Amino acid sequence: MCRVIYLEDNDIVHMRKGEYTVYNWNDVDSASVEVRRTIQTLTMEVGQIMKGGYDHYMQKEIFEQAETIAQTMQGRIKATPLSPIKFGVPNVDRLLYPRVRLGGLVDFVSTIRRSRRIIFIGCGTSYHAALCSRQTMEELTQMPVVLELAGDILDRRCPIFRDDTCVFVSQSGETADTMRAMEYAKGSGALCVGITNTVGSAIARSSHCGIHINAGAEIGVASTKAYTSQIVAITMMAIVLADDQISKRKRINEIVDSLLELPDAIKKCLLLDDSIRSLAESLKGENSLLMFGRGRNYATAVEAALKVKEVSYMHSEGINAGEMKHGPLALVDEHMPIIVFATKDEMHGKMQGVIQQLMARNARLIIICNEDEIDILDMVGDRYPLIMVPNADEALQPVVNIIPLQLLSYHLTLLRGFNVDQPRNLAKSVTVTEE
Ligand code: G6Q
Repeated sequence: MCRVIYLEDNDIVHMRKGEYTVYNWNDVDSASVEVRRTIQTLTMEVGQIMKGGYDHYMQKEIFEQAETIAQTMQGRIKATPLSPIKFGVPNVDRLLYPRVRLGGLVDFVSTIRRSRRIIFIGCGTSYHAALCSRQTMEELTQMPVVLELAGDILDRRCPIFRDDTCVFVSQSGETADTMRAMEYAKGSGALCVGITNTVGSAIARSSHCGIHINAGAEIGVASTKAYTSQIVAITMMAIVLADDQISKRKRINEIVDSLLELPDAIKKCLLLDDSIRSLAESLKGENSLLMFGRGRNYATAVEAALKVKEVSYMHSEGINAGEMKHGPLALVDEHMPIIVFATKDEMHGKMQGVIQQLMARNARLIIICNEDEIDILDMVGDRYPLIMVPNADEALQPVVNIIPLQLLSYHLTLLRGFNVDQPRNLAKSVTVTEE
Protein backbone atom coordinates (compact mmCIF):
# COMPACT_ATOMS: atom_id res chain seq x y z
CA MET A 1 0.00 0.00 0.00
CA CYS A 2 1.25 3.52 -0.63
CA ARG A 3 -0.30 6.95 -0.17
CA VAL A 4 -0.20 9.47 -3.03
CA ILE A 5 -1.47 12.89 -3.94
CA TYR A 6 -2.18 13.80 -7.55
CA LEU A 7 -0.93 17.24 -8.52
CA GLU A 8 -2.92 19.40 -10.89
CA ASP A 9 -1.62 21.71 -13.60
CA ASN A 10 0.52 24.54 -12.20
CA ASP A 11 0.68 23.02 -8.71
CA ILE A 12 3.89 23.68 -6.80
CA VAL A 13 4.86 21.56 -3.81
CA HIS A 14 7.03 22.97 -1.06
CA MET A 15 8.65 20.18 0.97
CA ARG A 16 10.45 20.75 4.23
CA LYS A 17 11.45 18.21 6.89
CA GLY A 18 8.81 15.67 5.83
CA GLU A 19 6.04 18.30 5.67
CA TYR A 20 4.59 19.50 2.42
CA THR A 21 2.42 22.38 1.26
CA VAL A 22 0.79 22.66 -2.17
CA TYR A 23 0.27 25.96 -3.96
CA ASN A 24 -1.29 26.55 -7.35
CA TRP A 25 0.13 29.03 -9.83
CA ASN A 26 -2.95 29.30 -12.08
CA ASP A 27 -3.74 32.68 -10.70
CA VAL A 28 -0.86 34.96 -9.70
CA ASP A 29 -2.98 36.63 -7.00
CA SER A 30 -3.73 33.39 -5.19
CA ALA A 31 -0.36 31.71 -5.76
CA SER A 32 0.68 32.10 -2.15
CA VAL A 33 -2.51 30.52 -0.82
CA GLU A 34 -2.24 26.86 0.13
CA VAL A 35 -4.50 24.47 -1.82
CA ARG A 36 -5.71 21.09 -0.60
CA ARG A 37 -5.05 17.91 -2.56
CA THR A 38 -6.64 14.73 -1.24
CA ILE A 39 -4.33 11.91 -0.17
CA GLN A 40 -5.28 8.65 -1.90
CA THR A 41 -4.21 5.10 -1.10
CA LEU A 42 -2.95 2.84 -3.88
CA THR A 43 -3.72 -0.79 -3.12
CA MET A 44 -0.72 -2.16 -4.99
CA GLU A 45 0.89 -5.26 -3.49
CA VAL A 46 4.63 -5.05 -2.95
CA GLY A 47 4.96 -8.38 -4.84
CA GLN A 48 3.42 -6.70 -7.86
CA ILE A 49 6.35 -4.32 -8.17
CA MET A 50 9.13 -6.79 -7.33
CA LYS A 51 10.92 -8.95 -9.86
CA GLY A 52 9.35 -12.12 -8.44
CA GLY A 53 12.21 -14.53 -9.17
CA TYR A 54 13.08 -13.10 -12.59
CA ASP A 55 16.37 -11.39 -13.37
CA HIS A 56 14.80 -8.32 -14.92
CA TYR A 57 11.45 -6.55 -14.97
CA MET A 58 11.23 -6.87 -18.74
CA GLN A 59 11.67 -10.64 -18.48
CA LYS A 60 9.06 -10.86 -15.72
CA GLU A 61 6.63 -8.74 -17.70
CA ILE A 62 7.08 -10.85 -20.84
CA PHE A 63 6.55 -14.06 -18.89
CA GLU A 64 3.46 -12.92 -17.02
CA GLN A 65 1.47 -12.14 -20.17
CA ALA A 66 -0.76 -15.21 -19.99
CA GLU A 67 -1.96 -13.91 -16.61
CA THR A 68 -2.08 -10.22 -17.51
CA ILE A 69 -4.20 -10.91 -20.58
CA ALA A 70 -6.51 -13.02 -18.44
CA GLN A 71 -6.74 -10.07 -16.02
CA THR A 72 -7.68 -7.75 -18.89
CA MET A 73 -10.59 -10.07 -19.73
CA GLN A 74 -11.51 -10.99 -16.17
CA GLY A 75 -15.21 -10.47 -15.47
CA ARG A 76 -15.73 -8.88 -18.87
CA ILE A 77 -16.29 -11.90 -21.15
CA LYS A 78 -19.06 -14.44 -21.07
CA ALA A 79 -18.01 -17.96 -21.92
CA THR A 80 -20.43 -20.33 -23.67
CA PRO A 81 -20.95 -24.10 -23.36
CA LEU A 82 -18.75 -24.41 -26.45
CA SER A 83 -15.94 -22.25 -25.12
CA PRO A 84 -13.85 -22.74 -21.99
CA ILE A 85 -15.34 -21.19 -18.85
CA LYS A 86 -12.34 -19.31 -17.62
CA PHE A 87 -12.82 -15.65 -17.21
CA GLY A 88 -16.49 -15.13 -16.78
CA VAL A 89 -19.93 -16.50 -16.20
CA PRO A 90 -21.05 -19.32 -18.51
CA ASN A 91 -23.84 -18.54 -20.94
CA VAL A 92 -26.49 -21.15 -21.56
CA ASP A 93 -27.32 -19.85 -25.00
CA ARG A 94 -24.51 -19.30 -27.49
CA LEU A 95 -26.48 -16.49 -29.03
CA LEU A 96 -27.18 -14.80 -25.72
CA TYR A 97 -25.75 -11.34 -25.99
CA PRO A 98 -23.72 -9.36 -25.18
CA ARG A 99 -20.64 -11.61 -24.96
CA VAL A 100 -18.48 -8.79 -23.64
CA ARG A 101 -19.28 -6.14 -21.06
CA LEU A 102 -17.03 -3.15 -20.43
CA GLY A 103 -18.39 -1.30 -17.42
CA GLY A 104 -16.49 1.90 -18.22
CA LEU A 105 -18.13 2.24 -21.64
CA VAL A 106 -21.70 1.15 -20.90
CA ASP A 107 -23.18 4.66 -20.84
CA PHE A 108 -21.28 5.80 -23.92
CA VAL A 109 -21.71 2.93 -26.39
CA SER A 110 -24.58 4.50 -28.31
CA THR A 111 -22.73 7.84 -28.57
CA ILE A 112 -19.65 6.07 -29.94
CA ARG A 113 -21.77 4.12 -32.43
CA ARG A 114 -23.23 7.37 -33.72
CA SER A 115 -19.81 9.01 -34.13
CA ARG A 116 -18.52 10.28 -37.46
CA ARG A 117 -15.18 8.48 -36.88
CA ILE A 118 -13.20 6.69 -34.22
CA ILE A 119 -9.75 8.25 -33.88
CA PHE A 120 -7.09 6.30 -31.99
CA ILE A 121 -4.35 8.48 -30.53
CA GLY A 122 -1.15 7.40 -28.75
CA CYS A 123 2.64 7.25 -28.87
CA GLY A 124 5.16 4.45 -29.38
CA THR A 125 3.97 1.01 -28.38
CA SER A 126 0.50 2.26 -27.46
CA TYR A 127 0.12 3.63 -30.98
CA HIS A 128 1.22 0.25 -32.34
CA ALA A 129 -1.47 -1.50 -30.29
CA ALA A 130 -4.05 0.71 -31.99
CA LEU A 131 -2.44 0.08 -35.39
CA CYS A 132 -2.74 -3.65 -34.76
CA SER A 133 -6.39 -3.48 -33.66
CA ARG A 134 -7.65 -1.04 -36.28
CA GLN A 135 -8.70 -3.75 -38.73
CA THR A 136 -10.77 -5.57 -36.10
CA MET A 137 -12.43 -2.29 -35.15
CA GLU A 138 -13.21 -1.58 -38.83
CA GLU A 139 -14.32 -5.15 -39.54
CA LEU A 140 -16.75 -5.32 -36.62
CA THR A 141 -18.07 -1.75 -36.47
CA GLN A 142 -17.89 -0.84 -40.17
CA MET A 143 -17.00 2.66 -38.97
CA PRO A 144 -14.14 4.83 -40.27
CA VAL A 145 -11.19 4.28 -37.94
CA VAL A 146 -8.31 6.75 -38.02
CA LEU A 147 -4.91 6.52 -36.29
CA GLU A 148 -2.93 9.48 -35.08
CA LEU A 149 0.37 9.90 -33.30
CA ALA A 150 -0.37 12.20 -30.37
CA GLY A 151 2.54 14.54 -31.15
CA ASP A 152 1.61 14.74 -34.81
CA ILE A 153 -2.02 15.62 -34.12
CA LEU A 154 -0.76 18.65 -32.21
CA ASP A 155 1.84 19.57 -34.82
CA ARG A 156 -0.79 19.55 -37.57
CA ARG A 157 -3.63 20.95 -35.48
CA CYS A 158 -5.66 18.41 -37.40
CA PRO A 159 -9.41 18.87 -37.61
CA ILE A 160 -11.39 17.01 -34.94
CA PHE A 161 -15.15 17.37 -34.72
CA ARG A 162 -17.65 17.21 -31.89
CA ASP A 163 -19.16 14.02 -33.35
CA ASP A 164 -15.77 12.24 -33.36
CA THR A 165 -14.80 9.68 -30.73
CA CYS A 166 -11.13 9.99 -29.76
CA VAL A 167 -9.61 6.98 -28.05
CA PHE A 168 -6.41 7.75 -26.14
CA VAL A 169 -4.21 4.71 -25.62
CA SER A 170 -1.50 5.02 -22.98
CA GLN A 171 0.08 2.53 -20.60
CA SER A 172 1.14 5.15 -18.07
CA GLY A 173 -1.79 7.46 -18.65
CA GLU A 174 0.67 10.30 -18.10
CA THR A 175 2.34 10.79 -21.50
CA ALA A 176 2.45 14.52 -22.12
CA ASP A 177 1.82 14.40 -25.88
CA THR A 178 -1.19 12.11 -25.43
CA MET A 179 -2.51 14.25 -22.60
CA ARG A 180 -2.15 17.44 -24.64
CA ALA A 181 -3.82 15.78 -27.62
CA MET A 182 -6.72 14.92 -25.31
CA GLU A 183 -7.04 18.55 -24.21
CA TYR A 184 -7.03 19.54 -27.89
CA ALA A 185 -9.74 16.97 -28.72
CA LYS A 186 -11.81 18.04 -25.74
CA GLY A 187 -11.60 21.61 -27.02
CA SER A 188 -13.28 20.41 -30.22
CA GLY A 189 -16.07 18.79 -28.22
CA ALA A 190 -15.14 15.21 -29.16
CA LEU A 191 -15.92 12.29 -26.85
CA CYS A 192 -12.64 11.22 -25.21
CA VAL A 193 -12.15 7.58 -24.26
CA GLY A 194 -9.04 6.56 -22.27
CA ILE A 195 -7.44 3.12 -22.50
CA THR A 196 -4.82 3.08 -19.76
CA ASN A 197 -3.04 0.75 -17.38
CA THR A 198 -2.87 3.20 -14.52
CA VAL A 199 -5.88 3.87 -12.33
CA GLY A 200 -5.92 7.49 -11.27
CA SER A 201 -3.54 8.62 -14.05
CA ALA A 202 -4.06 11.97 -15.75
CA ILE A 203 -5.59 10.38 -18.87
CA ALA A 204 -7.81 8.05 -16.85
CA ARG A 205 -9.06 11.01 -14.81
CA SER A 206 -9.55 13.45 -17.67
CA SER A 207 -11.28 11.19 -20.21
CA HIS A 208 -15.06 11.02 -20.39
CA CYS A 209 -15.03 7.24 -20.12
CA GLY A 210 -12.61 4.39 -20.65
CA ILE A 211 -11.17 0.95 -20.16
CA HIS A 212 -8.52 -0.04 -17.64
CA ILE A 213 -6.40 -2.77 -19.13
CA ASN A 214 -5.56 -4.17 -15.68
CA ALA A 215 -2.17 -5.53 -16.73
CA GLY A 216 -0.54 -4.58 -13.41
CA ALA A 217 2.41 -2.25 -12.92
CA GLU A 218 4.80 -2.23 -15.88
CA ILE A 219 8.28 -1.23 -14.70
CA GLY A 220 10.58 -2.11 -17.62
CA VAL A 221 10.94 0.86 -19.96
CA ALA A 222 10.20 -1.39 -22.94
CA SER A 223 6.46 -1.92 -22.95
CA THR A 224 5.54 -5.60 -23.35
CA LYS A 225 2.55 -6.80 -21.33
CA ALA A 226 0.76 -3.48 -21.76
CA TYR A 227 0.93 -3.91 -25.56
CA THR A 228 -0.76 -7.30 -25.58
CA SER A 229 -3.39 -6.19 -23.06
CA GLN A 230 -4.08 -3.02 -25.05
CA ILE A 231 -4.82 -5.12 -28.15
CA VAL A 232 -7.14 -7.34 -26.11
CA ALA A 233 -8.89 -4.27 -24.63
CA ILE A 234 -9.40 -2.61 -28.03
CA THR A 235 -10.64 -5.90 -29.48
CA MET A 236 -13.18 -6.15 -26.65
CA MET A 237 -14.21 -2.55 -27.33
CA ALA A 238 -14.82 -3.43 -31.00
CA ILE A 239 -16.95 -6.40 -29.92
CA VAL A 240 -19.03 -4.23 -27.58
CA LEU A 241 -19.62 -1.66 -30.32
CA ALA A 242 -20.69 -4.35 -32.80
CA ASP A 243 -22.84 -6.54 -30.60
CA ASP A 244 -26.07 -4.89 -31.77
CA GLN A 245 -25.47 -6.26 -35.29
CA ILE A 246 -26.84 -9.76 -35.77
CA SER A 247 -24.73 -10.14 -38.93
CA LYS A 248 -21.56 -9.84 -36.83
CA ARG A 249 -22.44 -12.41 -34.17
CA LYS A 250 -20.77 -15.39 -35.80
CA ARG A 251 -17.58 -13.41 -36.18
CA ILE A 252 -17.81 -12.06 -32.62
CA ASN A 253 -18.20 -15.63 -31.32
CA GLU A 254 -15.05 -16.69 -33.19
CA ILE A 255 -13.05 -13.81 -31.76
CA VAL A 256 -14.37 -14.29 -28.22
CA ASP A 257 -13.57 -18.00 -28.31
CA SER A 258 -10.05 -17.17 -29.46
CA LEU A 259 -9.70 -14.53 -26.71
CA LEU A 260 -10.51 -17.22 -24.17
CA GLU A 261 -7.80 -19.49 -25.62
CA LEU A 262 -5.21 -16.72 -25.80
CA PRO A 263 -3.57 -17.19 -22.37
CA ASP A 264 -2.84 -20.85 -23.20
CA ALA A 265 -1.42 -19.89 -26.60
CA ILE A 266 0.87 -17.37 -24.91
CA LYS A 267 2.05 -19.94 -22.35
CA LYS A 268 2.96 -22.27 -25.23
CA CYS A 269 4.72 -19.48 -27.06
CA LEU A 270 6.86 -18.68 -24.04
CA LEU A 271 8.29 -22.22 -24.26
CA LEU A 272 10.20 -20.94 -27.29
CA ASP A 273 12.48 -19.00 -24.94
CA ASP A 274 15.54 -21.28 -25.29
CA SER A 275 15.39 -21.40 -29.07
CA ILE A 276 14.94 -17.63 -29.22
CA ARG A 277 18.00 -17.21 -27.04
CA SER A 278 19.99 -19.30 -29.54
CA LEU A 279 18.64 -17.15 -32.35
CA ALA A 280 19.73 -14.04 -30.44
CA GLU A 281 23.23 -15.56 -30.17
CA SER A 282 23.36 -15.81 -33.95
CA LEU A 283 22.17 -12.20 -34.39
CA LYS A 284 23.93 -10.38 -31.57
CA GLY A 285 26.77 -9.05 -33.75
CA GLU A 286 24.53 -7.61 -36.48
CA ASN A 287 24.14 -3.90 -37.10
CA SER A 288 20.63 -4.08 -38.43
CA LEU A 289 17.55 -6.26 -38.40
CA LEU A 290 14.53 -5.86 -40.69
CA MET A 291 10.99 -7.02 -39.87
CA PHE A 292 8.51 -7.64 -42.69
CA GLY A 293 4.79 -7.87 -41.95
CA ARG A 294 1.54 -7.09 -43.66
CA GLY A 295 -2.08 -6.45 -42.62
CA ARG A 296 -2.34 -6.68 -38.84
CA ASN A 297 1.21 -7.97 -38.64
CA TYR A 298 2.57 -4.74 -40.02
CA ALA A 299 1.97 -3.54 -36.46
CA THR A 300 3.83 -6.61 -35.17
CA ALA A 301 6.76 -5.70 -37.43
CA VAL A 302 7.00 -2.08 -36.27
CA GLU A 303 6.47 -3.00 -32.62
CA ALA A 304 9.11 -5.75 -32.83
CA ALA A 305 11.55 -3.30 -34.43
CA LEU A 306 10.85 -0.73 -31.69
CA LYS A 307 11.54 -3.35 -29.01
CA VAL A 308 14.83 -4.40 -30.62
CA LYS A 309 16.14 -0.89 -31.16
CA GLU A 310 15.11 0.62 -27.82
CA VAL A 311 16.75 -1.95 -25.58
CA SER A 312 19.45 -3.70 -27.63
CA TYR A 313 20.50 -0.52 -29.53
CA MET A 314 20.58 -2.53 -32.77
CA HIS A 315 19.07 -0.67 -35.69
CA SER A 316 15.79 -2.29 -36.63
CA GLU A 317 13.00 -1.31 -38.97
CA GLY A 318 9.48 -2.61 -39.36
CA ILE A 319 8.43 -2.66 -42.99
CA ASN A 320 5.02 -3.17 -44.55
CA ALA A 321 5.74 -6.05 -46.90
CA GLY A 322 3.23 -4.57 -49.35
CA GLU A 323 5.67 -1.68 -49.78
CA MET A 324 8.66 -3.94 -50.39
CA LYS A 325 9.02 -3.13 -54.06
CA HIS A 326 8.79 0.59 -53.40
CA GLY A 327 12.25 0.86 -51.85
CA PRO A 328 13.05 -1.59 -49.05
CA LEU A 329 13.97 -4.38 -51.50
CA ALA A 330 17.19 -2.48 -52.17
CA LEU A 331 18.35 -3.39 -48.65
CA VAL A 332 18.00 -7.11 -49.29
CA ASP A 333 21.15 -9.19 -49.73
CA GLU A 334 22.56 -12.40 -48.31
CA HIS A 335 23.83 -10.63 -45.16
CA MET A 336 20.90 -8.56 -43.92
CA PRO A 337 18.81 -10.60 -41.43
CA ILE A 338 15.08 -10.29 -42.15
CA ILE A 339 12.33 -11.56 -39.89
CA VAL A 340 9.15 -12.31 -41.84
CA PHE A 341 5.73 -12.68 -40.18
CA ALA A 342 3.86 -15.28 -42.21
CA THR A 343 1.24 -16.73 -39.86
CA LYS A 344 -2.13 -17.92 -41.11
CA ASP A 345 -4.30 -14.89 -41.62
CA GLU A 346 -5.75 -13.24 -44.70
CA MET A 347 -2.22 -12.14 -45.67
CA HIS A 348 -0.84 -15.70 -45.64
CA GLY A 349 -0.88 -16.14 -49.42
CA LYS A 350 0.67 -12.73 -49.99
CA MET A 351 3.36 -13.38 -47.40
CA GLN A 352 4.27 -16.62 -49.19
CA GLY A 353 4.80 -14.48 -52.28
CA VAL A 354 7.00 -12.13 -50.23
CA ILE A 355 9.09 -15.08 -49.01
CA GLN A 356 9.50 -16.34 -52.58
CA GLN A 357 10.67 -12.94 -53.78
CA LEU A 358 13.10 -12.61 -50.90
CA MET A 359 14.40 -16.15 -51.52
CA ALA A 360 14.96 -15.26 -55.15
CA ARG A 361 17.27 -12.49 -53.92
CA ASN A 362 19.14 -14.90 -51.69
CA ALA A 363 17.90 -13.13 -48.56
CA ARG A 364 18.80 -14.24 -45.05
CA LEU A 365 15.36 -15.00 -43.59
CA ILE A 366 13.93 -15.98 -40.24
CA ILE A 367 10.29 -16.94 -40.63
CA ILE A 368 7.53 -16.70 -38.02
CA CYS A 369 4.76 -19.15 -38.96
CA ASN A 370 2.12 -21.29 -37.29
CA GLU A 371 2.74 -24.70 -35.76
CA ASP A 372 0.54 -26.43 -38.36
CA GLU A 373 2.17 -24.67 -41.33
CA ILE A 374 2.77 -26.91 -44.35
CA ASP A 375 3.02 -24.68 -47.43
CA ILE A 376 5.91 -22.54 -46.16
CA LEU A 377 7.71 -25.64 -44.89
CA ASP A 378 7.42 -27.17 -48.38
CA MET A 379 8.68 -23.93 -49.90
CA VAL A 380 11.73 -23.27 -47.70
CA GLY A 381 12.67 -26.75 -46.42
CA ASP A 382 15.47 -26.36 -43.89
CA ARG A 383 17.03 -23.38 -45.62
CA TYR A 384 15.92 -20.87 -42.94
CA PRO A 385 15.15 -20.92 -39.21
CA LEU A 386 11.40 -21.15 -38.59
CA ILE A 387 9.80 -19.91 -35.38
CA MET A 388 6.54 -21.84 -35.08
CA VAL A 389 3.90 -20.20 -32.89
CA PRO A 390 0.46 -21.41 -31.71
CA ASN A 391 -2.61 -20.56 -33.79
CA ALA A 392 -5.10 -17.88 -32.84
CA ASP A 393 -7.90 -16.10 -34.66
CA GLU A 394 -6.39 -13.70 -37.17
CA ALA A 395 -7.62 -10.76 -35.07
CA LEU A 396 -5.46 -12.00 -32.20
CA GLN A 397 -2.59 -13.78 -33.94
CA PRO A 398 -0.40 -10.66 -33.56
CA VAL A 399 -0.69 -10.99 -29.77
CA VAL A 400 0.95 -14.41 -30.08
CA ASN A 401 3.41 -13.33 -32.79
CA ILE A 402 4.94 -10.50 -30.76
CA ILE A 403 5.98 -12.82 -27.89
CA PRO A 404 9.05 -14.37 -29.61
CA LEU A 405 10.14 -10.89 -30.71
CA GLN A 406 9.86 -9.53 -27.17
CA LEU A 407 12.01 -12.46 -26.09
CA LEU A 408 14.45 -11.80 -28.92
CA SER A 409 14.91 -8.15 -27.96
CA TYR A 410 15.38 -9.18 -24.32
CA HIS A 411 18.06 -11.77 -25.12
CA LEU A 412 19.79 -9.57 -27.71
CA THR A 413 20.12 -6.84 -25.09
CA LEU A 414 21.65 -9.11 -22.46
CA LEU A 415 24.01 -10.70 -24.98
CA ARG A 416 25.13 -7.26 -26.16
CA GLY A 417 25.71 -6.23 -22.54
CA PHE A 418 23.14 -3.48 -22.07
CA ASN A 419 20.66 -2.57 -19.34
CA VAL A 420 17.40 -4.15 -20.44
CA ASP A 421 15.15 -2.37 -17.93
CA GLN A 422 16.54 1.12 -18.29
CA PRO A 423 17.83 1.83 -21.78
CA ARG A 424 19.84 5.01 -22.22
CA ASN A 425 18.05 8.27 -22.95
CA LEU A 426 14.58 6.82 -22.30
CA ALA A 427 12.12 7.23 -19.44
CA LYS A 428 9.18 5.01 -18.59
CA SER A 429 6.77 7.87 -18.55
CA VAL A 430 7.41 10.70 -21.03
CA THR A 431 5.88 13.63 -19.21
CA VAL A 432 7.48 16.35 -21.33
CA THR A 433 6.75 17.26 -24.95
CA GLU A 434 9.11 18.24 -27.76
CA GLU A 435 8.68 21.97 -28.15
C1 G6Q B 1 7.95 1.33 -25.66
C2 G6Q B 1 7.83 2.47 -24.80
C3 G6Q B 1 7.13 3.66 -25.45
C4 G6Q B 1 5.72 3.96 -24.92
C5 G6Q B 1 5.37 5.42 -25.27
C6 G6Q B 1 3.98 5.78 -24.83
O1 G6Q B 1 8.45 0.29 -25.37
O2 G6Q B 1 7.36 2.14 -23.56
O3 G6Q B 1 7.10 3.58 -26.84
O4 G6Q B 1 4.79 3.08 -25.43
O5 G6Q B 1 6.28 6.28 -24.67
O6 G6Q B 1 3.84 5.62 -23.46
P1 G6Q B 1 2.42 5.42 -22.80
O7 G6Q B 1 1.86 4.15 -23.33
O8 G6Q B 1 2.70 5.34 -21.33
O9 G6Q B 1 1.60 6.60 -23.18
